[in-house]
Amino acid sequence: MAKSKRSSSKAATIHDQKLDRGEGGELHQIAAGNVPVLTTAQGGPVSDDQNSLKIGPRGPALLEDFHFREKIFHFDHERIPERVVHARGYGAHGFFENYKPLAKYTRADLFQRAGERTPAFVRFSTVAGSKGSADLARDVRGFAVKLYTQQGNWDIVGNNIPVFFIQDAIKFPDIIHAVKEEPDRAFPQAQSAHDNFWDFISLTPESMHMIMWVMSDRAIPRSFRFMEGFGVHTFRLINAKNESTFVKFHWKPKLGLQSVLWNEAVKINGADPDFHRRDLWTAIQTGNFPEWELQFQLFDQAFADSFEFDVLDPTKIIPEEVLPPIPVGRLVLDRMPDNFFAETEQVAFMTQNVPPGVDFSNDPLLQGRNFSYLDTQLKRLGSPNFTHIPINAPKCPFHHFQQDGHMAMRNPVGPVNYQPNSFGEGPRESPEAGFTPFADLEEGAKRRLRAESFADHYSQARQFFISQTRGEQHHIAAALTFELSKVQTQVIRERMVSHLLNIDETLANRVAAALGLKAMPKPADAAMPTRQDLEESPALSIVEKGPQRFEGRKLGILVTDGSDAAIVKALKTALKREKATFEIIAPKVGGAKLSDGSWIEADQMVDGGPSVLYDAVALLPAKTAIDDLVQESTARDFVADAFAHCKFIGYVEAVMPLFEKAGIAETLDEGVIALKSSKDVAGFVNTLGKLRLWSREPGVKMR
Ligand code: HDE
Repeated sequence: MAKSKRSSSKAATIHDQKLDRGEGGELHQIAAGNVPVLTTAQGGPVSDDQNSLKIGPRGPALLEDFHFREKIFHFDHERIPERVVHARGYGAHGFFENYKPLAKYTRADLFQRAGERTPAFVRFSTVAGSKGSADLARDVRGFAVKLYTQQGNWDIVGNNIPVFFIQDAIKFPDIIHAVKEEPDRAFPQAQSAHDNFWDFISLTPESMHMIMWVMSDRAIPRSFRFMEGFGVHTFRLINAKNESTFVKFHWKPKLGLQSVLWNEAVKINGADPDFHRRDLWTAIQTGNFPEWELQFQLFDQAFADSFEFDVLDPTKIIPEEVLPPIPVGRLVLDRMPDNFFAETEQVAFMTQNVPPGVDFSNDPLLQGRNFSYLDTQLKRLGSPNFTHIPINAPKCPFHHFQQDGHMAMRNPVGPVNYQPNSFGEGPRESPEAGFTPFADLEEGAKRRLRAESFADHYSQARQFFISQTRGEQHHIAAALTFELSKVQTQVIRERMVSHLLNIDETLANRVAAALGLKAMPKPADAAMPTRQDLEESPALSIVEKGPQRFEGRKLGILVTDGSDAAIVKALKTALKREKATFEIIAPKVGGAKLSDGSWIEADQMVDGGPSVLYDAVALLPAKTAIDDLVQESTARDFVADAFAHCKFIGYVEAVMPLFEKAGIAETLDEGVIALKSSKDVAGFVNTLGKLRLWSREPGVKMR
């Protein structure tokens, strides 16, 4: 497997610009080694970048050292405030390609022509942790898409979960304060497993549907590439006749959905806290461009009126079986940013960025968001000119009279900076081309009120739970138990169980028993009784929707000196055919000498490449090497974890002592597949498409 090598050629870019523009003149000579001379930010050539200016060799340092002063000054100001939520994120460039004209529904330009491509930038994120937190936190993932359309930027600032914790934006600071670290002690970091979060949740019944999602495996995705995205709110599409169609946005990953187990997530966070970043980086750098299909759930007012829940309530979904989403285009990510800070850190998403032809609904969460995102950009980027930063600038022509301010980079020319003006200068508004809000009739008393149609907090939570496979239901129960076990206030645990009783009695019983509650609480008071008639929605299960192929996944191949070269070769060929990847793990990172005398380079040594980093493993040690491996606790963990995490394991006979030492020799099942010769490889790789052997799970008792 090719490691992505560091490119050294880019290092000199900033200095090159100076020379390329020819502004350096004679003084900016070429330094030794034929590289440009280092300069200050003012362009002054630097003679010594290793030592500050001092009197004598041992100091004191001199204030007049302007190079030192500038260098440290700039360093001291390198950070901008991290996002108050979604601080940890990773982005990539790509494009959206429209399938066919959608003029019937929307006049948005990007949907008018088949095959038209619109440049895109996407940033994935976690919500609760700070910028340096680990990727596999149990959390919602942000899925924010910026489309640089010909009618300005359109930001679909969504999540990988189609509902939210709260129904009204005024509660956002509360839920976020509650989930983040507790203010006196500043921990726990990037975790919802603490008193404040569960206290707030247990006092907020509207969160129950979302809680089912965040306690499910959706909150620990295997990769950004294997998750769905949702616009969450109901939006409107507006056509040229000013007719409105309601819409919900869905992004469906081409490679199918996949998550990891909680026990795996915890270990991945230790082994590779950048697991999701590295995954996206590697996929794009190796040309395996991730892809999602944009799908619309489209409906009219009559559907909205007849649907059993309020389509403005962001704690509700419209099940896909009730209203099948329609494919409209595809999103491909094919280029990593050149600079993380300039692009991923400075990108500013705003829900209020919509092109003509897309409009908002009255969802109170969306309305609040439309207010919030502009504020946050000013705070983070420090100037109203944040749209001058290339990642935020529109890629279509734009003309306005806004001027000046901090760091203004695009300054108007000419004498006229207002309109109307007598000189025929500058842009003017256009009722035809411009954004016109849908002329909906609104009336009502001015009040602080929650709509009664938002009052059912449990029915869809139940529907989500019953739509999961048995294994997935176990994971939800285990996650709730784990989280509540970290809550120190007994009454909060009990209050949560009282809500679970309104969702599913067996779930409540299971969690209560696992927590060791002495008595079962009464069900929580519910504004509306839980509906028992909502049918299962198989689309809500990750396992039901499994891709049945190994494409885009990674096999860990454990080799030692003397491993069977033919099997290694056959694995490489079969994986390539599946469009899957692999890493070689060996006792030494230098690699190993295979049975035919050839040398294979390793990507990881056993200590650095635990099996949690792979979707499946092949264990190919030679007989002569097995005694040493058996002595290695990390080798034993490699095998035991792969088995416990229900992964498929290919093995050669020599590995049996390691199975014994790892405690699994007695329980080998059909997911542990003998590779007697290279002929067995095709069948093994074929089986990998099932991704996990879930039937093993009850026996493993990882939960
Ligand atoms: Fe956000 N959210 N949010 N949010 N949100 C931010 O904007 C906010 C909500 C989402 O990769 C902030 O630029 C309010 C729902 C994503 O840069 C801030 C409310 C959904 C991202 C903000 C919500 C989201 C943000 C912080 C309740 C899913 C990361 C930094 C009314 C549909 C975007 C920033 C990126 C970021 C406010 C609720 C998604 C503070 C007030 C619901 C993916 O403006």
